[in-house]
Amino acid sequence: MFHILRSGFVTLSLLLWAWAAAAASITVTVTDDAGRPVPDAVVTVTAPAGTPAPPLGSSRLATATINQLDEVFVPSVVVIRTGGTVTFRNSDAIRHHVYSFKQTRRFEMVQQPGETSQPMVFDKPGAVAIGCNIHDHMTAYVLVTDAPWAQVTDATGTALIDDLPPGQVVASVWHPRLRPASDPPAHALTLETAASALAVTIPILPPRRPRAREY
Ligand SMILES: [Cu+2]
Repeated sequence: MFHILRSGFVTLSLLLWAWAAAAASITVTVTDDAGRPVPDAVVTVTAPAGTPAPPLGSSRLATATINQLDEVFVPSVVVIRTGGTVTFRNSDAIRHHVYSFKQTRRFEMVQQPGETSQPMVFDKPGAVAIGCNIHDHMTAYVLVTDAPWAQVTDATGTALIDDLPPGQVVASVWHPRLRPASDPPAHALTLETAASALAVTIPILPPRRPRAREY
């Protein structure tokens, strides 16, 4: 009995070691046409069919939370895998009215101060724009992706994605303000077990300015 337990432990250790040794990572830096870093871009990574990928349940992309704080959705861009959930929280002392008109995930709900929603399932891939019926300036995006790996770029326009399989992958970049008719850039690359880096330039529109009041 002891022998069986022991050999089982050795096998598990070897498997863990093999997985750790085999994992690759990629750092993607996204800039705009003028060379400025682009935060809130979503980098997705896909691998050829048959490549092992984490199941949705144990994926980091299974859930996301969007908070409402000082009349701003925080964060304003999240990425989840198809079938994953988003929870909405209202940390303000005022009411919000969260909605989506997008066909693939239409909903609306009033959120009272301090309220947290049930996790909402997004079961179709695509970009879902979120707004607030009371505050027009509030916007957020849920990118629902079939890709097993993804990450949103930080304030420096950088996304680090790890636990990737070595070999051929395709990295794509999406942003809410991608210029219309411009395809999200996709880059095929071969990952080694060492860390890889990729620099991507995307054409984006300038941020929306609040409309001037008309008298
Ligand atoms: Cu609001």
